Amino acid sequence: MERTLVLLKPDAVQRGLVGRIIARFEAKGLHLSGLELRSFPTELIERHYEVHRERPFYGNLVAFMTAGPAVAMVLEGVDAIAVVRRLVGATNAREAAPGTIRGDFGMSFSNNLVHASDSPESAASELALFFPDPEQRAEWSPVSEPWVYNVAEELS
Ligand code: FUP
Repeated sequence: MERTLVLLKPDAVQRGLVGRIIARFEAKGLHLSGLELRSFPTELIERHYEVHRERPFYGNLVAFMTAGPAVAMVLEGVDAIAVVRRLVGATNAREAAPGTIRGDFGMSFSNNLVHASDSPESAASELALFFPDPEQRAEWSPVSEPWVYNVAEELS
């Protein structure tokens, strides 16, 4: 099992899309092991997007991400990082493929609803940033797991 960090950005919260977006991840077969809605501090968002600090859109990005509450979640599954990135779609929601979350719900490059970790390294650092306390998470295996996956091929 792999873990990935997903943020539902303030536009997703304000537009009432939180439930529908989470439902897509759950329907795919990923399971939640952490879930939190809060107004994230500017310093945390700045650290999260540290890699973009010198980019011209950085100020706008931090302002957008701190303009209202957002949802942070941990999703788990086999190859969860890559699977979630494919479900989320291309950064520019206008160009994101239909069927992806951004492609189905978004019209903006900046207000693109979702963040998802893009590599094992970024997942590890982002999970540590948003879920530093083990008590923020629940370790569990869905009873459906042996049906979502093939036990002999994928769960052994
Ligand atoms: P993604 O991995 O798809 O979330 O996108 P990036 O990490 O490349 O960018 C992070 C966020 O910065 C994007 F979600 C939107 C914003 N952004 C812009 O507003 N303009 C740009 O040119 C690039 C990114």
